[in-house]
Amino acid sequence: MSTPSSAQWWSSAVFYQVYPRSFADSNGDGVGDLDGLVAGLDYLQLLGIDAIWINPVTVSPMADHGYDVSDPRDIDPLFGGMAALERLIAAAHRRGIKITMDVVPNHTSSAHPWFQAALTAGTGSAARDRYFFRDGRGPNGSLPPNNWESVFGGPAWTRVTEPDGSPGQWYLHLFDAEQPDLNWENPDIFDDFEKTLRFWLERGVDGFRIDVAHGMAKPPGLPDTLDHAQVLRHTDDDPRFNHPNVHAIHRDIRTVINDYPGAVTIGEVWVHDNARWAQYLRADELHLGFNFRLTRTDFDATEIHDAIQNSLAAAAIESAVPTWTLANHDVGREVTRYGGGQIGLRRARAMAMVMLALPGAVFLYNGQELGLPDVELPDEVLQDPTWERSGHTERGRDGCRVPIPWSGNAPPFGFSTRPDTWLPMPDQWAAVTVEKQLDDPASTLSFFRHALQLRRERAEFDGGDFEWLTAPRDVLMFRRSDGLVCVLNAGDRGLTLPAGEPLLASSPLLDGVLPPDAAAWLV
Ligand code: ISL
Repeated sequence: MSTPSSAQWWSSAVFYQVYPRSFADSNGDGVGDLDGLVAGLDYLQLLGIDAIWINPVTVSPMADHGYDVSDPRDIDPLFGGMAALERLIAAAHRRGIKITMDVVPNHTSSAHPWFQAALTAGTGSAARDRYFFRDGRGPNGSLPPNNWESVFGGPAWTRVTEPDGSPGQWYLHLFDAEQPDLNWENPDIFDDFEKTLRFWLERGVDGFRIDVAHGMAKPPGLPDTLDHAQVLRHTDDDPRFNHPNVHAIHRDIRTVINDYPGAVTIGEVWVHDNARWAQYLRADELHLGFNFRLTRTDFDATEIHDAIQNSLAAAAIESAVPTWTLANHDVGREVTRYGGGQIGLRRARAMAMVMLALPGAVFLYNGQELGLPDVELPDEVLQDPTWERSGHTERGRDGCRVPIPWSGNAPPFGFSTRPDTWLPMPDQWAAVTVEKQLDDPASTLSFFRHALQLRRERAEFDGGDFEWLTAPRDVLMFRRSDGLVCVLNAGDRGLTLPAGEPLLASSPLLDGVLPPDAAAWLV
């Protein structure tokens, strides 16, 4: 019998997501790296997080900033190479911070030796069987094998030129053309993935965030989709994702992970139906699954209530630990989603308190603790493949990936020594640097430090049980079994708080009245 999940370190952990290009640059090339992260560990300890999830840092041509992996068992020189990861693991562990890495099992880079071998080996070869190579439809096979679209826009198929120079087969890529999908029915794929998992676990990594964990199994025959999918979105009936055969893959992965007690897997599972989502959290599959409902929710009491209720219900189906996310490198920053400016910031702080009061694991996205918004970037600096693949109709995700402002009054704000950072940083961020916010007790950073400290130290946050309390319209109120009450005022009038000692409020209380767009914790 394994230990019940509630006893594991990750069951109430605060994970901090580091987008490595954007956290801190140690070598002055304008791109963040792992030694930059090592230098930022004291800051993260001060912030009060438990674990770090680093977006991919393995060897990659960076067509999708690391999600196109050409060697899954080495660190890209851009991020400092293997030695930098070893320094990071040691330095984080000395501070009691866990390190989790992104792994990308659904696809490789087109520069991966397997894909290069598949190109030269030709039709019907064993090398091509590791991917999805198919003949085209129509005259001379000039049309894609089916109507699937890439999540980034455009067809999910690209035609290759055969070794003899003739127009050849097509290969499947649900994302960029530089990210060919792997055929998980070929036993080489799991064998190699197992090697990758063990390689990092042996080096002291504490777990993995599994990219597109609902995407590895494809339906036999690769049937057409009925609807055209939206860029960066898909629905539960989309044949490209969530095929039932994916669960056998997760069971195999879990068998490996079980050899390393304490290691955690967190799946990126974009599945909306609760019953189908919960299947990924069965006792022999993933430990944790991202639940993205709050990233798709407006600042509206009914919508937030339903999102929380649904996420709790989904996790409860398999007695899994719930997870909470407001922002990440794909979905954008919540300050902007909630209306931007001061209103957006007030709402983001309020929602942080809601999220941190809920039972389960929490994921913060770097810069969230500074209250950063998305940045409107000019066309010429955009790098997300979505921009090109959508024919310049979708700007993509660069706006939430701008480097973090650390100090000083002008870009690059201590992020780098080089002014032309990989994405430009806005001048207005002079007001929200780490340095300025650390010194200001009213800053968003001070607010997050205080909230995380209370969450860590107060016993009222421990109880697993949760109940909704009756609340006026536009207000949410819930209680944890050990006595914490969280109140969110999503209306447009002040709210007299119920009886109890206020522990923290996201905006100042006026005579016990909680202003609009604010939350409070009471015990
Ligand atoms: O279809 C989606 C949501 O309904 C998409 O958001 C999709 O699931 C998502 O883009 C997958 O994201 C992950 O894999 C991508 C990478 O670009 C993202 O950054 C990563 O988070 C390809 O590896």
